[in-house]
Amino acid sequence: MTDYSETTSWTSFLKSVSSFSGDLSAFTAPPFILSPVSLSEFSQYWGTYQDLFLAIAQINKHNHEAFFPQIRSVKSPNVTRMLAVLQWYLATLKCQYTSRTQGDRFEKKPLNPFLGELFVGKWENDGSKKDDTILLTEQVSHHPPVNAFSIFNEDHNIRIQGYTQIKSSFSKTLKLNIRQNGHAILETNGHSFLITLPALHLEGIIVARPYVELEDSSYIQSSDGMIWKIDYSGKGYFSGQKNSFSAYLYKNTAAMEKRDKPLFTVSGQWSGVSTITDGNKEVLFSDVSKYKPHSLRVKPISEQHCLESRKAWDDVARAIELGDMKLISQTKSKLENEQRQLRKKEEAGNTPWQNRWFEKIDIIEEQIQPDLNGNTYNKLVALSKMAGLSTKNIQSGQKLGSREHRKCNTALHWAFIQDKWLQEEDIKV
Ligand code: 0T9
Repeated sequence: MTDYSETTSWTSFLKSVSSFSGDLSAFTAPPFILSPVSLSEFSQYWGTYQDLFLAIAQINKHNHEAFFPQIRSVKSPNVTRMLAVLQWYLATLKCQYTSRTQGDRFEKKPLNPFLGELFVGKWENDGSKKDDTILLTEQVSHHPPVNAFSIFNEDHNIRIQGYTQIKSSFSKTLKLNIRQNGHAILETNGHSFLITLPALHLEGIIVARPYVELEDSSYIQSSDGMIWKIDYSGKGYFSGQKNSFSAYLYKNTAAMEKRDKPLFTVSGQWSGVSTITDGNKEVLFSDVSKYKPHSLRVKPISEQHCLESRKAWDDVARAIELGDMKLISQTKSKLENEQRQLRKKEEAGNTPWQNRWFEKIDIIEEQIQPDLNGNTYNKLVALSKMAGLSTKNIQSGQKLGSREHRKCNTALHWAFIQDKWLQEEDIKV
């Protein structure tokens, strides 16, 4: 393998990066670090482990004891469900943050989705259509870039929706720091869960082998009151292992704030093995390598709509695979110019771009009430309140009392509108 860090293009790229502030998508990076895949495909990682995802919806008061037989002290379906949510969530982290860097591969710069870009697909579960899990993804905003997604399985009565908006900045040591705004909300059989999105950074940039490491904390607040606090750390921090975490289950936020003894503590590697302390005994909690990843079925490009990601980016993706810098910039410019023309037309005709399946919800203006039985956004407000977290447009998972919270005065979020999907005529999964 060639050592990319020795190449002049990488050196000059690093130079341009070190004076960077603001928009990462504006960078012209050398071809070897470009990925032919759009960022809008990343939402599929939430659904890769279908078995773990659907298991959350199966737990009830009659069968819950069968789910974690190795953990003796689990006594209620709600606790079991919280364990199942964590087990699924940890597996999604492996997909989201390490699946592109397995073996000798490294993180590459994904294609920057255009406004209205769609990525859709399905996971076929037992062959019957009714049992499929559907994925819908839409780039709902370009400045700033926001990607919204909805994943649902009607038959199993489980759904998750959310959105991400990333902010990045380079540190002096050429570490790329990434903060995410947004959240994911999981709903199943009358239970809901607010999942905050962790902060991360990219290491290994100087040697041209970037990879992601998570940092700080994230939360999973359940409508039943319980909350997981998950702390992340990397190599050489407190454990010395990469992708380390400790997760603490509390009966409620007050118990978490008081630093009461957690109901359970799970720790290990989110990309590998973790254990749970059950009384004084440590037993296996999860081993991600044992679960079967399900691949998403995506229509062949010939059957896709022109707004669908793989079709729209096809020429660019091929140029990237060829490593042909000139062709890459030609094909990319073509797409970007078309986008600019579209925006001009919209402005001239006073006909702004219409979002397809998602709508902007203003939580402050529209006075959305906290209600665990209401629609998803009443739940968002209620769950955030339970967790003591801000609903403003700041980094995901920040506390109500934080400086960021006090400084910000907008609370605009993206909500999935199911009816819009039911009325959809042009896009098929
Ligand atoms: C939401 C996820 C996110 C998107 C990616 C930072 C990153 C773009 C955002 C946060 C997903 O649910 C989870 C996983 C990976 C994140 C990406 C990793 C990454 O490298 C990119 C950034 C924008 C780059 O492409 C940096 C280019 C770098 C290779 C050049 C030095």
